[in-house]
Amino acid sequence: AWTKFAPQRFAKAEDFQRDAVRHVETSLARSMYNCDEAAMYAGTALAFRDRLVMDWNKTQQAHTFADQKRIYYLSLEFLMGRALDNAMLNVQQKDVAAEGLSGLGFRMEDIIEQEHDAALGNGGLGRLAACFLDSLATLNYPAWGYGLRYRYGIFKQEIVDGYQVEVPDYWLDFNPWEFARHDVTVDIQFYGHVDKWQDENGKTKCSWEGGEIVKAVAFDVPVPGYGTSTTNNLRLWGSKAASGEFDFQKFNSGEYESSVADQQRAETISAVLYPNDNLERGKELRLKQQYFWCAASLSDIVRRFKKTGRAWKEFSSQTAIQLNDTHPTLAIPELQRILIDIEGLEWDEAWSIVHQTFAYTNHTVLPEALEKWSVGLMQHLLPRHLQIIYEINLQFLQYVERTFPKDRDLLGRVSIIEESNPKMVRMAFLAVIGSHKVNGVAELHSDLVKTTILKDFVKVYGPDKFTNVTNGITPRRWLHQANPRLSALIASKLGGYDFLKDLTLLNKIEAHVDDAEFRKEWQAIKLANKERLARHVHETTGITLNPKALFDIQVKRIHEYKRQQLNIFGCIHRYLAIKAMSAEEKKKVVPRVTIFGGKAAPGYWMAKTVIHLINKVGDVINNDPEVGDLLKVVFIEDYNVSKAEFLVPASDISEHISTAGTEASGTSNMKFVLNGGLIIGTCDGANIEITREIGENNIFLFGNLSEDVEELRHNHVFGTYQLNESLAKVFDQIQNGKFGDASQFSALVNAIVDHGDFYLVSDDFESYCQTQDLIDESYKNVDEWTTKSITSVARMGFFSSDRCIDEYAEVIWNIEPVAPTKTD
Ligand code: 26Q
Repeated sequence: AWTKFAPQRFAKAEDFQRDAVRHVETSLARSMYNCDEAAMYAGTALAFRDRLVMDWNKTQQAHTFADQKRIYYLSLEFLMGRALDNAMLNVQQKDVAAEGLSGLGFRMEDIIEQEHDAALGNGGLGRLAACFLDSLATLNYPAWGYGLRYRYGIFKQEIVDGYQVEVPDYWLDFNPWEFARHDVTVDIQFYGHVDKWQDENGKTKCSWEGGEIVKAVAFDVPVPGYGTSTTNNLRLWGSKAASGEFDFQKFNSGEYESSVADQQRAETISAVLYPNDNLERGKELRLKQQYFWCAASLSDIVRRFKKTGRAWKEFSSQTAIQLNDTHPTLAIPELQRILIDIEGLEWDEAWSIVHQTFAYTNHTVLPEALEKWSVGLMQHLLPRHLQIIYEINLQFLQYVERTFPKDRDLLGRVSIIEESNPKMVRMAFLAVIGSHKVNGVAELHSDLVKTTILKDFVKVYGPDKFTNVTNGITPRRWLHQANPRLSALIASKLGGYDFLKDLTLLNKIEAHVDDAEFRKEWQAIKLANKERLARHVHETTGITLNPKALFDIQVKRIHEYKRQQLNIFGCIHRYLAIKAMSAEEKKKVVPRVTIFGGKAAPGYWMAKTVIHLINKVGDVINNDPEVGDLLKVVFIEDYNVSKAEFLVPASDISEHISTAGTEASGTSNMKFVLNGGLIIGTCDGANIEITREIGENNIFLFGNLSEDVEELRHNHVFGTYQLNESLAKVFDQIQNGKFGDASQFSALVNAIVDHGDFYLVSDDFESYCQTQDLIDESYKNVDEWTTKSITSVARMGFFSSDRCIDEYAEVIWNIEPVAPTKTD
């Protein structure tokens, strides 16, 4: 009976207008005579939010009623980007809203632009979590995301005189998408000590006493699926001072200031996202964030389970918890603590529940990114957890010793505790031991996990515990939303938008590859997307781009292993070649625009130097009249999800050129190809599987293979290596001051010349440049290029995050979808 109050689907534009205007006038208390784009954005968002909320409530009710196994995705990062466009498309009402807005005198694009990105993540790992939420809802899985409600997301990047400057990203001024649940709170304990005693049966019991308490408050964000009423929940925890008697005492005894200071200290926990990507640094506040979020989420999950009245032995058949990298590993000892110290289970029974519940996804094999925390810090912050970790380790090592009695070294190699000074807790090992499945994110990466960092664990557990789930991306945001015209063209050939729910249907466009009209429209769309990007570049930098030039894009976090330095050295090489050409020769050159974007971690000097070099090289090349349109080098400021949405559809070529064996998967490679761009890449991460799917004629691969990397590095270390000649000429120019003060770039050059060239830039330079020449040749043949582009898109179905989530559901979680409730 209540459903009659539910907001109806907007049957016509007027229905939408009525709701949006009502929100402007009542929720915002603004007159429509004084309604700017920001206010109209708010009205539109609130009108759609009303719809989402009704579906969300119904979904949660239905999931409670179904009482099936749920999946909880624990991630310290959710790089959601904007929500309005996505919400309108997922409920399939964007056209109605666009008509309504236009009737009110607004343009849809301008309204969408008003929204601040939810940038609660660094890069690939955080965006993957966001794609997974979209797929989980779309496929009707009963799933919750758990994360932290950072007050400041990833910093905003400004480029000043060619240098990166970090500006805080305060994004919560107006956020219509979150609901504060002030009634859903959890007290989180830190520090203190462990008391040990005998209970009435003579059993030894432990309890964690003293220390300090911080309150976790839930903030819920609705996550709508595409073309379904299923709307899942993303729960983000914010930190707040616990206002107990203790504080009142302080308050009354005149310690007002210190009471306020306590408050601020508590709020610091969820204040800011750590901006490191693929680098671990043992900061106490980061560990506090991790425990705060794990403990709040676990308490919430256990509370929900207990409401069903089921026995503990059913916990792991009702609950799957996925650990997004090692960041939530403390959830393992935390659940064990809850079960033995609070719920009174025996160790072995508790441990079997824990181990059946968790699964761990590894996202890196880079040693500097593997999380470790000093035993001292853990002892101080989480004394009971350290005890539990020691006990887990003891039992594990006893098992290993029994099973491999002759291999004494093995114990030290697999121990959770690294016997260094200071001693360290190896989080990846704890995650492996506490999980029933461990997966990598692309085939090569999953193999490397098994043969390098977790080799000994394969010996201990056998190979079946380790598996691969190749990453995917949501076609809703990364095709339909980012490239509506391409999506519409595909739909026109496929007789509708079913491919957005089953991306393998894309293969049917291959039948139209020779259709002249289709090809013409395909090319026109790419050109229009490039023109839009050129407009953005002109507005933000003043640089004029020729939209007919070959657009070459590398956008991702700046990291030595991703080798933006290889790309910029390649640009200098190209520049030198153009400078040496006669007028006749220049006529044959394919004009190229090389675009970079990405943030460097604030403390990562080498990465910041790369950004600086790119900008200085751009200054010289873009202003050289002898070069003109033949080459432009552009750095796009503040690369984020919203910028990706217009950059990805505008590429002819994108670069995915990590040293083989270093990039676990990459996901932007998938986004670019899905939008009709071709790629230049190394045999690394998901590039390998992309090649297998689309065919090796449709991708430009270059460089050394992962299996050869170790030996090549040796050649550098033992001086049996000769620097690549073309690269030497590039370095000469840098060192002659062609791009400004050479000393600024010496670290970058020295890393290659003097310090072992760990990322093998010199080894791959020749092959890289040759492949770029091949790309120029291929681009000249418009027909051939268009065929490659269409064929590639047709074969990208595998890389949908829907396929990926179905694999997790089947192989790791063992969960089934819940039938969605009817809408309206
Ligand atoms: C760890 C400890 C302390 C502070 C920060 C961190 C930290 C934060 C973020 C460590 C790593 C990350 C992010 C890693 C990441 O984004 N990895 C990427 O994951 C993608 C999704 O699987 C892959 O496609 C990329 O290859 C991988 O680099």
